[in-house]
Amino acid sequence: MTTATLESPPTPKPSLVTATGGFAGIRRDSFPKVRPPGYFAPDADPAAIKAFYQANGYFVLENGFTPDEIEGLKREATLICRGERGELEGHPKALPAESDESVLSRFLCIHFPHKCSEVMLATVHSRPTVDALTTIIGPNVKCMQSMLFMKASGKPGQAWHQDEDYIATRDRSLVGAWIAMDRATVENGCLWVMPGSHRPGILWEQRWHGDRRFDCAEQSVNFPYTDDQAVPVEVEAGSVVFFNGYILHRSLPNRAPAGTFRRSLVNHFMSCESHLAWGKMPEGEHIAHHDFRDVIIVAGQDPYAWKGYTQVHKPQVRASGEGGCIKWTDGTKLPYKEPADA
Ligand SMILES: O=C(O)CCC(=O)C(=O)O
Repeated sequence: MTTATLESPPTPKPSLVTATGGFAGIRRDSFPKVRPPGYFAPDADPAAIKAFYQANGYFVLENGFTPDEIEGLKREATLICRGERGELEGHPKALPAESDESVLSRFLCIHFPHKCSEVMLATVHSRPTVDALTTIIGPNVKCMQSMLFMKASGKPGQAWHQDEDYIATRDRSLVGAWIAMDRATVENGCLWVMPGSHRPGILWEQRWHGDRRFDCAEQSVNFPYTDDQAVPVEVEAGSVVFFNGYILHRSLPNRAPAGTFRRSLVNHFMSCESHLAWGKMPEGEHIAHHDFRDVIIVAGQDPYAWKGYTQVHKPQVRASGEGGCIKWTDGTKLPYKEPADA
């Protein structure tokens, strides 16, 4: 097995993580030299990856993408933001004279970039990613979503949530593959996870948070874990963080110096055996038959190939909340707690 080297043994606080020697609560002040458990090289023993993932609900694949591939993704992200891969609703094509930095700073996140970009699409088929997915999901894997976070300094994070609240599988197989395009740190708003929180298989209540540190998505509440049990998943550019659809995770605002970005591309995958209950049910369809078919098969066989495939989603810009948030059910403005940054 090849896992990254630990330079000094960690001293875990009381931890949610048990089976594989967890590290909840440990803070690394010498990033990137010290690697806690859960960081694996692409040639690591799949059984070790699977054991860590099953116990903790996430793991990091280091060097999942080469520096050249990451540079290519950054270039492509800039072209998407400038409107060169098709105009984004509410965001006319950038003027040639406008700097990339100024254009990129307009976006927190663009959903479904794989719908307009071959470069983004290629990442869902990347060999190290697919190998990791077949290890933790099974031989048959499909992809249904991508999100491109630009997260310029000053942009908000996402409050505690579980991705299966939005993208529901029948077999709890949802996995996010979060590709770091820049080094992600606590300062610039890396991902945080609550290790082991996927195991009960409960979707916790969600509520409006009213907290300006976060964007407009709701926050999971009333779960039996506290923030000091959470772990920051700091990674180098090129690493991929794989996380379970039931794990509680969040990110904080990017507080790095102005003019810097914390870019990441997050692709979501699940088993082909499960129906995908996502989006609006077509009129008259039985709930048990609902199976969203705008998917890409990335490994193995699709037992529902006979249903065919469709193209529904288009690239869309995610609201960052800076102009206020609106309740999508009735259009009312959602109130913030004061002071800002509470
Ligand atoms: O990248 C981030 O800041 C948050 C990502 C996230 O919450 C997700 O992919 O579900």
